Amino acid sequence: MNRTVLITGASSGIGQACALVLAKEGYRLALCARRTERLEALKNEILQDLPETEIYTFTLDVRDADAVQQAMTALPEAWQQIDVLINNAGLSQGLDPIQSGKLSDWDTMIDTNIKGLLYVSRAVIPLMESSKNAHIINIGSIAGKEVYPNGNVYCATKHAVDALNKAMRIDLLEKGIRVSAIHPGMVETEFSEVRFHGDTDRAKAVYKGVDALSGQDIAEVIAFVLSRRAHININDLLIMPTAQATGTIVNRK
Ligand code: NDP
Ligand code: 8X3
Repeated sequence: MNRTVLITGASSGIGQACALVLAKEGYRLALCARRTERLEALKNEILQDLPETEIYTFTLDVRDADAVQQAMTALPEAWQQIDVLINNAGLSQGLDPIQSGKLSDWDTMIDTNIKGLLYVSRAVIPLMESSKNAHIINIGSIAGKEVYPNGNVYCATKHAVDALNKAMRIDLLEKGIRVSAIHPGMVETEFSEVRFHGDTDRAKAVYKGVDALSGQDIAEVIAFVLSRRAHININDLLIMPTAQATGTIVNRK
């Protein structure tokens, strides 16, 4: 049977691109996010081109520990073995100095990027143990490798993802589950629109004059990481646009 991948945050950006790229590679797709109508549209788009693709979509807010466990317990029988988990759901909220940051923004980032990733991993890893080729991909960030002005809490959550990626590799070693982190720089998705609470002009300015990465660029690298022979684990990849040297040093045209 083809490998089954569970992608969190598949309704947009990098997660959506992973679904499109991995469908072409023959994966069975379990796709979740809060915006179910987006998942249905994505499913229909994939099935138009690749009608043989098996796709299961379900609504999930990764911040809700009970809902996460219930969703995994309720997976139909044919979806109860997961070979690949892509911990992608995540977001930034605000770009404020620590002394004036909004507590609700901090809670949302910590609850989604750290606790959500943990809840999903805790619920899904038992479903991976029967797989002969299990692999977890954690989506970190350049913000998990360095800290930039006003990035404070978002950077802290992505540093936590970096630490959890290492911790998972240690704890899952004996189970033979591979664990890899992908740390992108600037990717043009809905990320900045979400960060700036729907301020589209401010979001567009982030990518102005920069040949930013696309979700597809990241998804293609993930497909490569997943396709290595079983004895190879790519631990950690930092992927930047050519025009971006650090989190904040960007060569704009
Ligand atoms: P998008 O905003 O385009 O996509 C984010 C995805 O996460 C959406 O599908 C959204 O789905 C989902 N999501 C957010 N909150 C929740 C939640 N509580 N429960 C379930 N799903 C949730 O941004 P990106 O594609 O860019 O972001 C994907 C990942 O990549 C994130 O972890 C981000 O931190 C990381 N990243 C992004 C970079 C960039 O420059 N864009 C660079 C480095 C890392 P929905 O709203 O439907 O629930
Ligand atoms: C998203 C990229 O540079 O805003 O993780 O942190 S950045």
